[in-house]
Amino acid sequence: MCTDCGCAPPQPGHDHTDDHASRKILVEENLLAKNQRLAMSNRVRFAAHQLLVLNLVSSPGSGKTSILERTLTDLKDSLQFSVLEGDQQTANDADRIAATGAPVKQINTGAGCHLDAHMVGHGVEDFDLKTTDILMIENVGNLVCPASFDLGEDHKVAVLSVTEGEDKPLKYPQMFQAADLMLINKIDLLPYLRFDLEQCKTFARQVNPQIKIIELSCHSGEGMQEWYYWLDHGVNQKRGTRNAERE
Ligand SMILES: Nc1nc2c(ncn2[C@@H]2O[C@H](COP(=O)(O)OP(=O)(O)O)[C@@H](O)[C@H]2O)c(=O)[nH]1
Ligand SMILES: [Mg+2]
Repeated sequence: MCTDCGCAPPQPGHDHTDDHASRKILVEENLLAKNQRLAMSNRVRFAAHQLLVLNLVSSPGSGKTSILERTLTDLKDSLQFSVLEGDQQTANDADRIAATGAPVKQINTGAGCHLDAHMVGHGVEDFDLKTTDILMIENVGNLVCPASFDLGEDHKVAVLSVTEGEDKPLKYPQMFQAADLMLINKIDLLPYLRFDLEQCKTFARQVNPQIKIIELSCHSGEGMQEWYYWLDHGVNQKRGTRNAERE
């Protein structure tokens, strides 16, 4: 359990007899319930604009911003993106995204280890959601706490780079259970590492049998087309909803 922010739900078998522990669990439950209400209101707002909303989660340094930079550049003629960037400090990532020409807003969480639905609700106020196809939310680098916080997204996308070790889905199962898609990034480095790709995929499917997996390298470009097809499919599904509503 994350004792700093109290963001993980209580575990089964937790000792409820202790007063302090019970109070703490109550605060955590209230925190998550409040977040869930705000996430639902974000979701209603996003649905009104038929937005595809993705929440990118990973350890720091797995390549979230690099994947976004390449994606936004490659797809800028076909899709309109808006990007929320979450980090504890600095606007470094927002500056990198701004260089692609996409609308971007940086959210600094200070001591906070994750984005929450309230931050996202305010963060999107500056964007023109009517003209946006995909809202990308890059969460704070952390494989634990962002798993517990719904932001109103359609999908959590977990990015795992091959330098992190193939056992991470087993060590941080909540994150890989919460994700619909896992991007295995930096596969250009595979020849130089001891990383068992098949084992990594087996571990991910062990904790989440439904998870879709795409192997890619945003440096070499390998695998990026499959990611773009997945994005296109998601956007088309949203447009289908929009067309069906108009008929
Ligand atoms: N070799 C290689 N390096 C990558 C790749 N993607 C990202 N990186 C590097 O990984 C580091 C962290 O990337 P960044 O996008 O800032 O990660 P983030 O913290 O998840 O946003 C940077 O030095 C990137 O150049 C990749 O596909 N291959
Ligand atoms: Mg980043």
